Amino acid sequence: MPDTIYLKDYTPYPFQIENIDLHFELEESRTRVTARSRWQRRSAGPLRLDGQELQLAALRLDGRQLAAADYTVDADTLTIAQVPDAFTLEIETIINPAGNTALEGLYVSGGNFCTQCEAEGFRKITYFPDRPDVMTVYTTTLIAEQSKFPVLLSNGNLVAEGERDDGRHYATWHDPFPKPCYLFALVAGDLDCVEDSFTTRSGRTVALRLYVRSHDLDKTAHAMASLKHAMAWDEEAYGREYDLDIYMIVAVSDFNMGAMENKGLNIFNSRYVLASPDTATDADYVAIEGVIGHEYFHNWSGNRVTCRDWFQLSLKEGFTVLRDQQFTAAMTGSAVPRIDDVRLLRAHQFQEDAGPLAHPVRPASYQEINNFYTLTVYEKGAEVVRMLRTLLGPELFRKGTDLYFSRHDGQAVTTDDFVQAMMDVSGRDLSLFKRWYEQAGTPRITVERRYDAAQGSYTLTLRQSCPPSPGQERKLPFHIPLRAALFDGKGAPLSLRLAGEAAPAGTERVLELTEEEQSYTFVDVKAEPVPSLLRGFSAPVKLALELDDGELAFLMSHDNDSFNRWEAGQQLALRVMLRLIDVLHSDGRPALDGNFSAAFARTLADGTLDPALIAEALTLPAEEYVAEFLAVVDPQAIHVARQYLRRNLGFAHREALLDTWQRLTDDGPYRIDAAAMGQRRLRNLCLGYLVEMGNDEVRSLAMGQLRAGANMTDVMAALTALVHSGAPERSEALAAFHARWHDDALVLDKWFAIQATAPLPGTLEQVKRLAASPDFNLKNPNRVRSLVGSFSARNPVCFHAADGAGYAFLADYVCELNALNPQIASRLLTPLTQWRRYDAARQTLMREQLERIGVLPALSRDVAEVVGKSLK
Ligand code: 0A1
Ligand code: ZN
Repeated sequence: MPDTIYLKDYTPYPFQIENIDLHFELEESRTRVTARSRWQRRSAGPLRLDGQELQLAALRLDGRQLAAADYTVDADTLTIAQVPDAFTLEIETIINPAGNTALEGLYVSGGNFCTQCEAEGFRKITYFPDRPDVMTVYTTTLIAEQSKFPVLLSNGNLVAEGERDDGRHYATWHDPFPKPCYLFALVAGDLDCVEDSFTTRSGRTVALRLYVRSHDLDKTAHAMASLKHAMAWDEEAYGREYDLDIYMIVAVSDFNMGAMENKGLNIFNSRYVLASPDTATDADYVAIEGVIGHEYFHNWSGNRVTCRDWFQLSLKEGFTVLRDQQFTAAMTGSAVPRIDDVRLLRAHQFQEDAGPLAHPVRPASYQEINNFYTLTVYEKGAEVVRMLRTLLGPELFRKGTDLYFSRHDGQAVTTDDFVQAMMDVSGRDLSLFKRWYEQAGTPRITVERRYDAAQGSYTLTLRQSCPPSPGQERKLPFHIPLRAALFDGKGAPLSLRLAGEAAPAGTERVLELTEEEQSYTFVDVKAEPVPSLLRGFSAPVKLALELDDGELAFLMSHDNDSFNRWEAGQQLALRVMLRLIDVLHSDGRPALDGNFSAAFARTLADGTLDPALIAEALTLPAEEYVAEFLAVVDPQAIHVARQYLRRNLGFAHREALLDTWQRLTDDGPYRIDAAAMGQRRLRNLCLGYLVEMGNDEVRSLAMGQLRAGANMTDVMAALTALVHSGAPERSEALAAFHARWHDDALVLDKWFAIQATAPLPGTLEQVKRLAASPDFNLKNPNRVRSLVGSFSARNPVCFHAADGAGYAFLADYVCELNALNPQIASRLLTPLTQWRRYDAARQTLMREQLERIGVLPALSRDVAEVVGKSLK
């Protein structure tokens, strides 16, 4: 078992580092790193540095080479027992970037050098206190062969460059902002650059550079435009300006995560940079804008103000996700992004929160920090900050963030410091609110409603509870903001006056639940209203509000909160699906629910609605979300119920779906604005329903759309519909797509993912064939995710095949990746951790695979933690 690290053990580092000078003599399999740093003691203790997989070539203290007796080195640390109160340290290490398949530290991707230091990759470059509260000023010199590596980049500003007489050249970069080592970055390679500029509101001009391989130059316009939008938005929304003279983004094709916010030199997974209408879908465009924004926003929420320790990860991530969500909402101007965020949270974060790896937004312990870049820390963390904003209101919240940024600029702080700033600007006591950071699990709220006709009063009684999670048997009540409105029979919102208040205060209120049970009585209520609660999904909870089908249908057409309007439809769909599952379980005959079908038709025909919202409304709840409502998850039944509904809705509304598909055909120039995307989304949703029915005529429409190849959104929609419905044309379609796109790695990833997510018999065999094909590459995380990850996390019916073959397949890959890339191995493993949710036979099969992985020789810390906690 790996060691556990506890938040309660935090102690400040006993030294301060004034600055560090790094020299890299870059060679693929033997790079020499010289680190010269100036130190000052702050408190007593030995000098202990982190370091892994390093060959120590020299160690000098104040210019004197240390003897072996002066220090000790083990696999993880270098300790010097005696050091003066102020000294200079010089360390030379040799590393092997070409052999680095874990993609942490310095590695080679596509022939170029790049780094990934968050969370603890810097220790694979040199010996250093690899913790975020040790901040210093970096000057970095890169030396490399000029012909192979013409571009040499690091953080900050370029201060020197030149040629040497041995065919090598050098560049020196200086970053004036003290930073933790996880924000260090370098890139050396053969890259082309597109350049633009941005003038900040105080009038400074910032050079913007995007580095890609030369053949990708035509796919950079959207990323550059997104960056400029993000810079302008952060000035406007949060008063944050950029601080260096240059902002660089480099796209690399081998990357463990989405992107990284290194100071002044972001490194991106190429999938979040490169886009052209031919190669990227609308969803890709939106994701690129969001990730570019996210990394840019980190410059303040993460870099200028950073984390004291990794337990505080959500301090930067939760807040920055909220910021990128707000940015995306502002760019699209619709409720669609909010709906998509909530879908993600409910389908996956709720699962995490209910499983063996559940942890609070601010965990109290970990074994491997890489395992904590989770949906809980990111997405639930964003919900927590969003709730603060809901409680304080936008103006006070902005005052709070201003105070936080000014008070802590240049510091490494905690989530408590963030909440304290909110308390200080508002005068509110948020001590109970902090439980959101401390307690894991998804709270559940039940609602009892009572209308008293004689009194004209309406009482809502809310009760909260939260299931136990690992290490937390009993939970204290959460401070929950519940946005609420009431509607009269005509669909008009009531003015809300609570008993004891002199006058009504608006048509929407934030009810603050802080106890296990609380009642709210509204007065002057003339007839029994329909409640709309948790509007905009104002808290990450499960709300059990038992509205009848008629009330849900009413809210679907009358609620003035777009999110809740959508939500009412989802509730109805969920209910219909759960009933179908019951029918299937009792061997009954399923039938299409007439009311639901009528509501579907009304929404499809509603000319007043934004097409994107219609598409959202007509998208049935995800299988993973439906699973949340079953005591024992039956992936087969869930899938059959959902398919039944899709197919029968298709039959029932064939004409309307076809009309809509035809009506929304867009022959004009391709645009990527929200309106055009919404149209494509609805149009392709219709196509999906139609193809599901499986007749020749609609299949030929899909083939036509595929062949026309107007843009990747339409192509992918047609191809997915054909492949996932098992259409006879699917092989031909896949072959044509492969022939056209096999040279484009990001597009080929899509081709892999479509096949891996086909909910059909034979998919696993096909996935295995694909894994054996020359296009598959275990060392490329995007490719592994697109095949193995898609199959096991996005194809529940095939992954959970009753014979356990899906589980064994995943485990085989986890075993191989454990040695190559532990981070990816451990992430892929997630679906197996959910074994307790399934029937006894599946539980046994899943556990067997976990146990098999658990006894691997040389089990990585990443995988060991996940397996150990899942089997506990
Ligand atoms: N801080 C980045 C995410 C990130 C985290 C870890 C990584 O490597 C282990 C890479 C990137 C972000 O939030 O965008
Ligand atoms: Zn982030």
